[in-house]
Amino acid sequence: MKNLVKKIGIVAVVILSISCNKEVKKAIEPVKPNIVVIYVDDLGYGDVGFNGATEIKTPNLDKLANEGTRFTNGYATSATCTPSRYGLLTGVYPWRNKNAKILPGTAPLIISTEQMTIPKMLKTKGYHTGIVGKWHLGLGTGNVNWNETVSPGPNEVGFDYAYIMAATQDRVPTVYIENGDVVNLDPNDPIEINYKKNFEGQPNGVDNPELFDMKWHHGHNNSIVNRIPRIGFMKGGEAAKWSDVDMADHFLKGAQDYVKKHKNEPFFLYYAMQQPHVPRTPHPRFVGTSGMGPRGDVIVEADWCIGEFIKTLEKEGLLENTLLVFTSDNGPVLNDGYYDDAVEKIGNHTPAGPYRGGKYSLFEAGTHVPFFTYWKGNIQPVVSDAMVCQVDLLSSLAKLVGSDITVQDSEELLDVFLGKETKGRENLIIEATSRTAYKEGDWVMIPPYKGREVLKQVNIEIGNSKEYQLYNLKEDIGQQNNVAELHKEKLEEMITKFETIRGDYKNTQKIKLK
Ligand code: NG6
Ligand code: CA
Repeated sequence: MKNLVKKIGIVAVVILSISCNKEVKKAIEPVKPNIVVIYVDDLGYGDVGFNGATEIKTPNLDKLANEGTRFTNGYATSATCTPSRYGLLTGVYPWRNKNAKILPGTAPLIISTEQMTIPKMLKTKGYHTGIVGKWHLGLGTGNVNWNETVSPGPNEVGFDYAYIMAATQDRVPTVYIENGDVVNLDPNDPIEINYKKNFEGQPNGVDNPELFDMKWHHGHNNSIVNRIPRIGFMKGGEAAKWSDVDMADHFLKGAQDYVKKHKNEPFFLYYAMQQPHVPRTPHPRFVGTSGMGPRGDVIVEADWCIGEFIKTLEKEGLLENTLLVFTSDNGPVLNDGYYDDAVEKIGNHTPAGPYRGGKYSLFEAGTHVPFFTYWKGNIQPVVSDAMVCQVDLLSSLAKLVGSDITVQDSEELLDVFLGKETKGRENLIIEATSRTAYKEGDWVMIPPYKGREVLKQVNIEIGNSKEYQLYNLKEDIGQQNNVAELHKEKLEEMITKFETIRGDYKNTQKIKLK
Protein backbone atom coordinates (compact mmCIF):
# COMPACT_ATOMS: atom_id res chain seq x y z
CA MET A 1 0.00 0.00 0.00
CA LYS A 2 2.72 2.38 1.06
CA ASN A 3 4.57 1.47 -2.11
CA LEU A 4 1.52 2.15 -4.23
CA VAL A 5 1.09 5.60 -2.66
CA LYS A 6 4.75 6.24 -3.29
CA LYS A 7 4.38 5.11 -6.90
CA ILE A 8 1.33 7.32 -7.46
CA GLY A 9 3.26 10.16 -5.88
CA ILE A 10 6.15 9.70 -8.29
CA VAL A 11 3.81 9.48 -11.26
CA ALA A 12 2.04 12.64 -10.08
CA VAL A 13 5.34 14.47 -9.72
CA VAL A 14 6.41 13.33 -13.17
CA ILE A 15 3.08 14.40 -14.70
CA LEU A 16 3.28 17.69 -12.85
CA SER A 17 6.80 18.38 -13.99
CA ILE A 18 5.97 17.39 -17.59
CA SER A 19 3.02 19.77 -17.58
CA CYS A 20 5.15 22.45 -15.93
CA ASN A 21 7.77 22.03 -18.62
CA LYS A 22 5.05 22.29 -21.20
CA GLU A 23 3.86 25.51 -19.61
CA VAL A 24 7.36 26.95 -19.66
CA LYS A 25 7.83 25.83 -23.25
CA LYS A 26 4.53 27.37 -24.23
CA ALA A 27 5.48 30.68 -22.67
CA ILE A 28 8.74 30.99 -24.59
CA GLU A 29 7.50 29.58 -27.88
CA PRO A 30 6.59 32.30 -30.37
CA VAL A 31 2.95 32.43 -31.39
CA LYS A 32 2.00 30.65 -34.55
CA PRO A 33 -1.30 32.10 -35.62
CA ASN A 34 -2.71 31.19 -38.97
CA ILE A 35 -1.87 33.88 -41.49
CA VAL A 36 -4.17 34.89 -44.33
CA VAL A 37 -3.22 37.47 -46.93
CA ILE A 38 -6.21 38.65 -48.96
CA TYR A 39 -4.91 40.36 -52.08
CA VAL A 40 -7.33 42.12 -54.41
CA ASP A 41 -6.56 43.17 -57.97
CA ASP A 42 -6.66 46.85 -59.06
CA LEU A 43 -8.66 48.12 -56.07
CA GLY A 44 -7.97 51.80 -55.39
CA TYR A 45 -7.35 53.56 -52.09
CA GLY A 46 -10.69 55.33 -52.38
CA ASP A 47 -12.71 52.30 -53.50
CA VAL A 48 -13.54 51.18 -49.95
CA GLY A 49 -15.77 52.67 -47.27
CA PHE A 50 -13.00 52.54 -44.69
CA ASN A 51 -11.01 55.03 -46.74
CA GLY A 52 -13.94 57.35 -47.24
CA ALA A 53 -15.95 55.90 -50.13
CA THR A 54 -19.63 56.71 -49.70
CA GLU A 55 -21.03 55.82 -53.11
CA ILE A 56 -19.86 52.22 -52.96
CA LYS A 57 -20.63 49.97 -49.99
CA THR A 58 -18.00 47.65 -48.51
CA PRO A 59 -19.45 46.84 -45.05
CA ASN A 60 -17.47 43.65 -44.44
CA LEU A 61 -14.14 45.23 -45.23
CA ASP A 62 -15.03 48.36 -43.26
CA LYS A 63 -15.80 46.33 -40.14
CA LEU A 64 -12.50 44.46 -40.31
CA ALA A 65 -10.45 47.58 -41.11
CA ASN A 66 -12.07 49.57 -38.34
CA GLU A 67 -11.49 46.79 -35.81
CA GLY A 68 -7.91 46.27 -36.96
CA THR A 69 -4.91 48.41 -37.82
CA ARG A 70 -5.89 50.55 -40.77
CA PHE A 71 -2.94 52.01 -42.65
CA THR A 72 -3.25 55.40 -44.29
CA ASN A 73 0.24 55.02 -45.81
CA GLY A 74 0.23 51.42 -47.04
CA TYR A 75 1.97 50.67 -50.32
CA ALA A 76 2.28 48.06 -53.00
CA THR A 77 5.81 48.03 -54.42
CA SER A 78 4.42 48.63 -57.90
CA ALA A 79 1.63 50.10 -59.94
CA THR A 80 1.00 46.82 -61.79
CA CYS A 81 0.30 43.28 -60.78
CA THR A 82 3.25 40.97 -61.47
CA PRO A 83 5.91 43.17 -59.87
CA SER A 84 3.76 43.82 -56.80
CA ARG A 85 3.11 40.11 -56.33
CA TYR A 86 6.81 39.46 -56.71
CA GLY A 87 7.63 42.04 -54.02
CA LEU A 88 4.95 40.73 -51.67
CA LEU A 89 5.99 37.08 -51.84
CA THR A 90 9.79 37.44 -52.02
CA GLY A 91 10.54 40.55 -49.96
CA VAL A 92 12.70 41.84 -52.81
CA TYR A 93 12.02 45.04 -54.74
CA PRO A 94 10.70 43.97 -58.15
CA TRP A 95 12.93 46.39 -60.06
CA ARG A 96 15.84 44.15 -59.08
CA ASN A 97 14.35 41.48 -61.36
CA LYS A 98 14.15 42.56 -64.99
CA ASN A 99 11.43 39.96 -65.66
CA ALA A 100 9.09 41.39 -63.05
CA LYS A 101 6.73 43.17 -65.45
CA ILE A 102 3.21 42.40 -66.70
CA LEU A 103 3.49 38.82 -67.97
CA PRO A 104 1.66 36.93 -70.72
CA GLY A 105 0.01 33.64 -69.73
CA THR A 106 2.91 31.74 -71.30
CA ALA A 107 5.73 33.44 -69.36
CA PRO A 108 8.15 31.27 -67.37
CA LEU A 109 8.23 31.45 -63.56
CA ILE A 110 10.07 34.62 -62.48
CA ILE A 111 10.71 33.63 -58.85
CA SER A 112 13.83 31.51 -58.59
CA THR A 113 13.22 28.19 -56.87
CA GLU A 114 16.28 29.06 -54.74
CA GLN A 115 14.74 32.30 -53.55
CA MET A 116 13.16 32.89 -50.13
CA THR A 117 9.40 33.47 -50.12
CA ILE A 118 6.80 34.02 -47.40
CA PRO A 119 5.43 30.47 -47.69
CA LYS A 120 8.94 28.94 -47.71
CA MET A 121 9.85 30.86 -44.58
CA LEU A 122 6.63 29.78 -42.87
CA LYS A 123 7.23 26.15 -43.82
CA THR A 124 10.46 26.21 -41.80
CA LYS A 125 8.21 26.85 -38.80
CA GLY A 126 5.78 24.04 -39.52
CA TYR A 127 3.13 25.91 -41.44
CA HIS A 128 1.02 24.39 -44.17
CA THR A 129 0.89 26.86 -47.05
CA GLY A 130 -1.68 27.43 -49.76
CA ILE A 131 -2.60 29.80 -52.57
CA VAL A 132 -6.06 30.17 -54.02
CA GLY A 133 -6.60 32.67 -56.83
CA LYS A 134 -4.54 34.72 -59.21
CA TRP A 135 -0.87 33.80 -59.71
CA HIS A 136 0.59 35.92 -62.58
CA LEU A 137 4.22 35.18 -61.72
CA GLY A 138 4.86 32.83 -64.63
CA LEU A 139 4.83 29.04 -64.87
CA GLY A 140 7.34 26.51 -66.17
CA THR A 141 10.62 27.34 -67.83
CA GLY A 142 9.29 28.36 -71.25
CA ASN A 143 7.14 26.43 -73.78
CA VAL A 144 4.68 25.11 -71.23
CA ASN A 145 2.76 22.00 -72.19
CA TRP A 146 -0.60 22.64 -70.52
CA ASN A 147 -1.59 19.00 -70.96
CA GLU A 148 1.04 17.76 -68.53
CA THR A 149 1.78 18.81 -64.96
CA VAL A 150 3.03 22.40 -65.25
CA SER A 151 6.18 22.97 -63.24
CA PRO A 152 7.90 24.88 -61.70
CA GLY A 153 5.13 27.06 -60.32
CA PRO A 154 3.71 27.98 -56.91
CA ASN A 155 4.38 24.48 -55.53
CA GLU A 156 8.09 24.87 -56.25
CA VAL A 157 8.42 28.25 -54.51
CA GLY A 158 6.83 27.34 -51.20
CA PHE A 159 3.14 26.51 -51.59
CA ASP A 160 2.06 23.05 -50.44
CA TYR A 161 -1.25 23.58 -52.16
CA ALA A 162 -2.00 25.73 -55.21
CA TYR A 163 -5.33 26.37 -56.91
CA ILE A 164 -4.74 29.17 -59.38
CA MET A 165 -5.42 30.93 -62.61
CA ALA A 166 -2.13 31.25 -64.48
CA ALA A 167 -2.13 34.96 -65.27
CA THR A 168 -5.13 37.29 -65.32
CA GLN A 169 -8.83 36.96 -66.00
CA ASP A 170 -8.33 38.62 -69.38
CA ARG A 171 -5.48 36.33 -70.49
CA VAL A 172 -5.50 32.76 -71.77
CA PRO A 173 -5.35 29.98 -70.67
CA THR A 174 -8.78 30.56 -69.12
CA VAL A 175 -8.59 27.47 -66.91
CA TYR A 176 -7.95 26.64 -63.27
CA ILE A 177 -4.76 24.83 -62.35
CA GLU A 178 -4.53 22.67 -59.23
CA ASN A 179 -1.02 21.75 -58.11
CA GLY A 180 0.21 22.08 -61.70
CA ASP A 181 -2.62 20.20 -63.40
CA VAL A 182 -5.35 21.85 -65.44
CA VAL A 183 -8.65 21.08 -63.72
CA ASN A 184 -11.22 19.11 -65.80
CA LEU A 185 -8.88 18.72 -68.75
CA ASP A 186 -10.11 16.23 -71.34
CA PRO A 187 -7.03 14.51 -72.80
CA ASN A 188 -8.90 14.22 -76.11
CA ASP A 189 -9.19 17.98 -76.31
CA PRO A 190 -5.68 19.22 -75.52
CA ILE A 191 -4.93 22.87 -74.80
CA GLU A 192 -2.70 24.92 -77.07
CA ILE A 193 -1.72 28.50 -76.29
CA ASN A 194 -0.01 31.08 -78.46
CA TYR A 195 0.40 34.78 -77.72
CA LYS A 196 1.61 35.67 -81.21
CA LYS A 197 -0.71 34.06 -83.69
CA ASN A 198 -4.09 32.42 -83.84
CA PHE A 199 -4.73 28.76 -84.60
CA GLU A 200 -6.23 28.05 -87.97
CA GLY A 201 -9.98 28.30 -88.15
CA GLN A 202 -10.38 29.77 -84.65
CA PRO A 203 -12.55 32.86 -84.27
CA ASN A 204 -11.07 36.05 -82.85
CA GLY A 205 -12.09 39.42 -81.42
CA VAL A 206 -11.40 41.39 -84.60
CA ASP A 207 -13.27 39.28 -87.16
CA ASN A 208 -16.05 37.83 -85.04
CA PRO A 209 -17.93 40.58 -83.17
CA GLU A 210 -21.05 38.40 -83.31
CA LEU A 211 -19.38 36.01 -80.85
CA PHE A 212 -18.91 38.38 -77.94
CA ASP A 213 -21.04 40.60 -75.69
CA MET A 214 -18.29 42.46 -73.88
CA LYS A 215 -16.72 44.80 -76.43
CA TRP A 216 -13.00 45.40 -76.36
CA HIS A 217 -11.74 48.96 -76.27
CA HIS A 218 -8.01 48.36 -76.64
CA GLY A 219 -6.11 45.07 -76.76
CA HIS A 220 -8.28 42.09 -75.75
CA ASN A 221 -9.14 41.11 -79.32
CA ASN A 222 -7.64 37.61 -79.56
CA SER A 223 -9.46 34.38 -78.61
CA ILE A 224 -13.04 34.58 -77.43
CA VAL A 225 -14.02 32.65 -74.30
CA ASN A 226 -17.51 32.79 -72.73
CA ARG A 227 -18.42 35.55 -75.20
CA ILE A 228 -15.54 37.71 -73.92
CA PRO A 229 -12.55 38.45 -76.16
CA ARG A 230 -9.18 37.96 -74.39
CA ILE A 231 -5.45 38.54 -74.65
CA GLY A 232 -3.71 35.59 -76.33
CA PHE A 233 -4.91 32.70 -78.45
CA MET A 234 -6.20 29.42 -77.07
CA LYS A 235 -7.35 26.23 -78.73
CA GLY A 236 -8.96 23.19 -77.07
CA GLY A 237 -9.59 22.62 -73.37
CA GLU A 238 -13.36 23.23 -73.75
CA ALA A 239 -14.34 21.25 -70.65
CA ALA A 240 -11.66 22.94 -68.55
CA LYS A 241 -12.61 26.54 -69.28
CA TRP A 242 -13.69 28.50 -66.24
CA SER A 243 -17.02 30.27 -65.89
CA ASP A 244 -16.26 33.98 -65.40
CA VAL A 245 -19.44 34.80 -63.49
CA ASP A 246 -18.76 31.95 -61.06
CA MET A 247 -15.10 32.75 -60.50
CA ALA A 248 -15.60 34.70 -57.27
CA ASP A 249 -17.71 31.93 -55.72
CA HIS A 250 -15.25 29.34 -56.98
CA PHE A 251 -12.19 30.94 -55.41
CA LEU A 252 -14.16 31.68 -52.23
CA LYS A 253 -15.06 28.00 -51.92
CA GLY A 254 -11.42 27.09 -52.56
CA ALA A 255 -10.31 29.43 -49.76
CA GLN A 256 -12.99 28.12 -47.37
CA ASP A 257 -12.19 24.49 -48.12
CA TYR A 258 -8.48 25.13 -47.58
CA VAL A 259 -9.12 26.64 -44.17
CA LYS A 260 -11.44 23.82 -43.10
CA LYS A 261 -8.99 21.19 -44.23
CA HIS A 262 -6.00 22.70 -42.43
CA LYS A 263 -7.63 24.07 -39.29
CA ASN A 264 -5.70 21.71 -37.04
CA GLU A 265 -2.25 22.94 -38.03
CA PRO A 266 -0.84 26.45 -38.46
CA PHE A 267 -1.58 27.52 -42.01
CA PHE A 268 -0.77 30.33 -44.40
CA LEU A 269 -3.33 31.13 -47.07
CA TYR A 270 -2.69 33.58 -49.88
CA TYR A 271 -6.20 34.31 -51.15
CA ALA A 272 -5.58 36.29 -54.33
CA MET A 273 -8.94 37.53 -55.56
CA GLN A 274 -9.51 38.61 -59.16
CA GLN A 275 -11.75 41.64 -58.56
CA PRO A 276 -12.03 44.38 -59.79
CA HIS A 277 -9.62 43.57 -62.65
CA VAL A 278 -11.05 43.30 -66.17
CA PRO A 279 -13.11 41.63 -67.50
CA ARG A 280 -15.49 42.55 -64.69
CA THR A 281 -18.01 39.73 -64.55
CA PRO A 282 -20.13 39.88 -61.40
CA HIS A 283 -22.29 36.87 -60.62
CA PRO A 284 -25.90 37.67 -61.69
CA ARG A 285 -26.92 38.13 -58.04
CA PHE A 286 -24.56 41.13 -57.83
CA VAL A 287 -25.44 42.72 -61.15
CA GLY A 288 -26.79 46.21 -60.53
CA THR A 289 -25.96 46.23 -56.81
CA SER A 290 -23.60 49.21 -56.96
CA GLY A 291 -25.30 51.42 -59.51
CA MET A 292 -21.84 51.86 -61.04
CA GLY A 293 -21.88 49.07 -63.57
CA PRO A 294 -19.74 45.92 -63.44
CA ARG A 295 -16.71 47.58 -61.80
CA GLY A 296 -18.74 48.67 -58.77
CA ASP A 297 -20.68 45.41 -58.75
CA VAL A 298 -17.56 43.24 -58.51
CA ILE A 299 -16.27 45.38 -55.63
CA VAL A 300 -19.55 44.70 -53.81
CA GLU A 301 -19.11 41.03 -54.73
CA ALA A 302 -15.53 40.97 -53.40
CA ASP A 303 -16.67 42.53 -50.14
CA TRP A 304 -19.36 39.85 -49.80
CA CYS A 305 -16.81 37.09 -50.47
CA ILE A 306 -14.58 38.43 -47.71
CA GLY A 307 -17.54 38.53 -45.32
CA GLU A 308 -18.32 34.89 -46.13
CA PHE A 309 -14.69 33.90 -45.72
CA ILE A 310 -14.57 35.53 -42.27
CA LYS A 311 -17.75 33.67 -41.31
CA THR A 312 -15.95 30.44 -42.12
CA LEU A 313 -13.00 31.38 -39.91
CA GLU A 314 -15.47 32.20 -37.16
CA LYS A 315 -17.45 28.99 -37.55
CA GLU A 316 -14.29 26.92 -37.46
CA GLY A 317 -13.21 28.72 -34.28
CA LEU A 318 -10.17 30.24 -36.01
CA LEU A 319 -10.84 33.97 -35.90
CA GLU A 320 -8.91 34.66 -32.67
CA ASN A 321 -6.02 32.63 -33.96
CA THR A 322 -5.68 34.13 -37.44
CA LEU A 323 -3.81 37.22 -38.53
CA LEU A 324 -5.42 38.72 -41.60
CA VAL A 325 -3.66 41.11 -43.96
CA PHE A 326 -5.74 42.86 -46.61
CA THR A 327 -4.35 44.93 -49.46
CA SER A 328 -4.39 45.52 -53.23
CA ASP A 329 -1.72 44.85 -55.87
CA ASN A 330 -1.96 48.28 -57.49
CA GLY A 331 -4.18 51.32 -57.83
CA PRO A 332 -7.40 51.77 -59.76
CA VAL A 333 -8.20 51.98 -63.46
CA LEU A 334 -11.60 52.49 -65.04
CA ASN A 335 -11.33 51.60 -68.73
CA ASP A 336 -8.64 48.92 -68.81
CA GLY A 337 -9.52 47.57 -72.24
CA TYR A 338 -13.27 46.81 -72.38
CA TYR A 339 -16.37 48.97 -72.73
CA ASP A 340 -18.00 48.11 -69.40
CA ASP A 341 -19.49 51.42 -68.23
CA ALA A 342 -16.79 51.93 -65.58
CA VAL A 343 -16.14 55.47 -66.85
CA GLU A 344 -19.73 56.31 -67.73
CA LYS A 345 -21.24 55.25 -64.39
CA ILE A 346 -18.54 56.46 -62.00
CA GLY A 347 -20.66 59.42 -60.79
CA ASN A 348 -19.08 61.08 -57.75
CA HIS A 349 -17.07 58.03 -56.74
CA THR A 350 -13.29 58.60 -56.52
CA PRO A 351 -11.45 55.24 -56.82
CA ALA A 352 -8.06 56.84 -56.15
CA GLY A 353 -9.28 58.76 -53.09
CA PRO A 354 -7.35 62.02 -52.75
CA TYR A 355 -4.40 60.76 -54.80
CA ARG A 356 -3.23 61.57 -58.30
CA GLY A 357 -2.88 58.99 -61.07
CA GLY A 358 -3.93 55.33 -60.89
CA LYS A 359 -2.77 51.94 -62.08
CA TYR A 360 0.46 52.23 -64.17
CA SER A 361 1.33 55.53 -62.48
CA LEU A 362 4.29 56.80 -60.49
CA PHE A 363 1.95 59.31 -58.91
CA GLU A 364 0.57 58.22 -55.55
CA ALA A 365 -2.56 56.38 -56.67
CA GLY A 366 -0.48 53.78 -58.50
CA THR A 367 0.92 52.24 -55.33
CA HIS A 368 -0.84 53.93 -52.38
CA VAL A 369 -3.43 51.24 -51.75
CA PRO A 370 -5.99 50.07 -49.18
CA PHE A 371 -4.16 48.18 -46.44
CA PHE A 372 -5.14 46.81 -43.04
CA THR A 373 -4.34 44.02 -40.61
CA TYR A 374 -6.93 42.32 -38.43
CA TRP A 375 -6.51 39.81 -35.64
CA LYS A 376 -9.43 39.46 -33.30
CA GLY A 377 -8.42 40.05 -29.70
CA ASN A 378 -4.78 40.65 -30.58
CA ILE A 379 -4.83 43.84 -32.60
CA GLN A 380 -6.54 46.85 -31.06
CA PRO A 381 -8.48 49.13 -33.42
CA VAL A 382 -6.11 51.85 -34.52
CA VAL A 383 -5.46 54.08 -37.52
CA SER A 384 -1.77 54.05 -38.36
CA ASP A 385 -0.03 56.69 -40.45
CA ALA A 386 3.21 54.69 -40.51
CA MET A 387 4.60 53.98 -43.97
CA VAL A 388 4.44 50.24 -44.65
CA CYS A 389 4.91 48.29 -47.84
CA GLN A 390 3.89 44.81 -48.91
CA VAL A 391 7.57 43.99 -49.38
CA ASP A 392 7.94 44.22 -45.57
CA LEU A 393 5.62 41.35 -44.82
CA LEU A 394 8.23 38.62 -45.25
CA SER A 395 10.63 39.80 -42.54
CA SER A 396 7.79 40.96 -40.29
CA LEU A 397 5.92 37.66 -40.43
CA ALA A 398 9.23 35.87 -39.86
CA LYS A 399 9.61 37.79 -36.60
CA LEU A 400 6.06 36.86 -35.62
CA VAL A 401 6.67 33.12 -35.96
CA GLY A 402 10.15 33.18 -34.43
CA SER A 403 12.16 32.80 -37.62
CA ASP A 404 15.35 34.82 -38.05
CA ILE A 405 14.98 34.88 -41.83
CA THR A 406 15.17 38.38 -43.27
CA VAL A 407 15.37 39.46 -46.89
CA GLN A 408 17.21 42.33 -48.58
CA ASP A 409 14.46 44.89 -49.07
CA SER A 410 11.96 43.59 -46.51
CA GLU A 411 11.98 45.64 -43.30
CA GLU A 412 10.98 43.96 -40.06
CA LEU A 413 7.99 46.05 -38.95
CA LEU A 414 6.03 43.47 -36.96
CA ASP A 415 4.96 45.85 -34.22
CA VAL A 416 3.85 48.37 -36.82
CA PHE A 417 1.76 45.71 -38.57
CA LEU A 418 0.27 44.75 -35.19
CA GLY A 419 -0.64 48.39 -34.52
CA LYS A 420 1.68 48.72 -31.50
CA GLU A 421 4.34 50.96 -33.00
CA THR A 422 3.88 54.06 -35.11
CA LYS A 423 7.28 54.36 -36.77
CA GLY A 424 7.28 52.62 -40.14
CA ARG A 425 9.67 52.75 -43.08
CA GLU A 426 11.82 55.81 -43.57
CA ASN A 427 11.89 55.52 -47.30
CA LEU A 428 10.52 53.48 -50.17
CA ILE A 429 11.22 53.00 -53.84
CA ILE A 430 8.05 52.62 -55.86
CA GLU A 431 7.86 51.24 -59.38
CA ALA A 432 5.49 51.69 -62.31
CA THR A 433 5.99 49.99 -65.68
CA SER A 434 9.74 49.73 -64.99
CA ARG A 435 10.16 53.37 -63.93
CA THR A 436 10.99 54.11 -60.30
CA ALA A 437 10.62 57.00 -57.85
CA TYR A 438 11.70 57.73 -54.29
CA LYS A 439 9.61 58.46 -51.20
CA GLU A 440 10.83 59.63 -47.84
CA GLY A 441 8.52 60.87 -45.12
CA ASP A 442 6.08 63.30 -46.72
CA TRP A 443 8.31 63.80 -49.74
CA VAL A 444 8.20 62.13 -53.15
CA MET A 445 10.78 62.61 -55.88
CA ILE A 446 10.03 61.42 -59.40
CA PRO A 447 13.03 61.58 -61.74
CA PRO A 448 12.52 62.70 -65.34
CA TYR A 449 11.16 60.12 -67.76
CA LYS A 450 10.54 60.41 -71.47
CA GLY A 451 7.21 59.46 -72.95
CA ARG A 452 3.61 60.49 -72.64
CA GLU A 453 2.36 62.15 -69.50
CA VAL A 454 -1.02 60.50 -69.89
CA LEU A 455 -1.63 56.91 -70.96
CA LYS A 456 -4.30 57.80 -73.44
CA GLN A 457 -6.27 54.59 -73.60
CA VAL A 458 -6.75 54.26 -69.86
CA ASN A 459 -6.72 58.03 -69.32
CA ILE A 460 -4.26 57.97 -66.43
CA GLU A 461 -1.43 60.41 -65.69
CA ILE A 462 1.53 58.13 -65.23
CA GLY A 463 4.09 60.60 -63.85
CA ASN A 464 6.35 61.22 -66.83
CA SER A 465 7.94 64.65 -67.11
CA LYS A 466 11.08 66.13 -68.60
CA GLU A 467 11.81 67.74 -65.24
CA TYR A 468 12.51 66.33 -61.81
CA GLN A 469 9.33 66.39 -59.76
CA LEU A 470 9.24 66.94 -56.03
CA TYR A 471 6.07 66.90 -53.96
CA ASN A 472 5.29 67.29 -50.30
CA LEU A 473 2.26 65.12 -49.65
CA LYS A 474 1.48 66.70 -46.29
CA GLU A 475 0.89 70.06 -47.90
CA ASP A 476 -0.15 68.81 -51.30
CA ILE A 477 -1.82 65.41 -51.13
CA GLY A 478 -2.96 65.63 -54.76
CA GLN A 479 0.56 66.29 -56.11
CA GLN A 480 -0.44 69.47 -57.87
CA ASN A 481 2.60 71.63 -57.03
CA ASN A 482 6.00 70.52 -58.17
CA VAL A 483 8.31 72.20 -55.63
CA ALA A 484 11.60 70.96 -57.11
CA GLU A 485 12.70 74.53 -57.92
CA LEU A 486 11.71 75.82 -54.49
CA HIS A 487 13.49 73.11 -52.52
CA LYS A 488 16.67 72.51 -54.44
CA GLU A 489 18.58 71.14 -51.47
CA LYS A 490 15.85 68.69 -50.60
CA LEU A 491 15.72 67.60 -54.22
CA GLU A 492 19.48 66.97 -54.34
CA GLU A 493 19.32 65.00 -51.12
CA MET A 494 16.45 62.86 -52.43
CA ILE A 495 18.23 62.19 -55.74
CA THR A 496 21.40 61.09 -53.95
CA LYS A 497 19.56 58.75 -51.59
CA PHE A 498 17.48 57.35 -54.45
CA GLU A 499 20.50 56.65 -56.63
CA THR A 500 22.35 55.00 -53.74
CA ILE A 501 19.62 52.40 -53.37
CA ARG A 502 18.39 52.20 -56.92
CA GLY A 503 21.58 52.31 -58.96
CA ASP A 504 21.22 52.89 -62.68
CA TYR A 505 17.57 53.85 -62.87
CA LYS A 506 17.90 55.47 -66.28
CA ASN A 507 18.49 52.10 -67.84
CA THR A 508 14.80 51.18 -67.84
CA GLN A 509 12.69 49.48 -70.43
CA LYS A 510 10.33 51.40 -72.66
CA ILE A 511 6.68 51.46 -71.70
CA LYS A 512 4.76 49.32 -74.13
CA LEU A 513 1.31 50.72 -73.45
CA LYS A 514 0.15 53.63 -75.63
C1 NG6 B 1 -2.36 45.32 -69.78
C2 NG6 B 1 -3.77 45.08 -70.28
C3 NG6 B 1 -4.73 45.33 -69.14
C4 NG6 B 1 -4.37 44.48 -67.94
C5 NG6 B 1 -2.92 44.69 -67.56
C6 NG6 B 1 -2.44 43.79 -66.47
C7 NG6 B 1 -3.98 45.61 -72.67
C8 NG6 B 1 -4.16 46.67 -73.70
N1 NG6 B 1 -4.04 45.99 -71.41
O1 NG6 B 1 -1.44 45.04 -70.78
O2 NG6 B 1 -6.04 45.09 -69.54
O3 NG6 B 1 -4.58 43.13 -68.24
O4 NG6 B 1 -2.08 44.47 -68.68
O5 NG6 B 1 -3.02 44.13 -65.30
O6 NG6 B 1 -3.75 44.46 -73.03
S1 NG6 B 1 -2.38 43.64 -63.96
O7 NG6 B 1 -3.21 44.17 -62.90
O8 NG6 B 1 -2.40 42.20 -64.01
O9 NG6 B 1 -1.04 44.20 -63.92
CA1 CA C 1 -3.51 44.40 -60.68
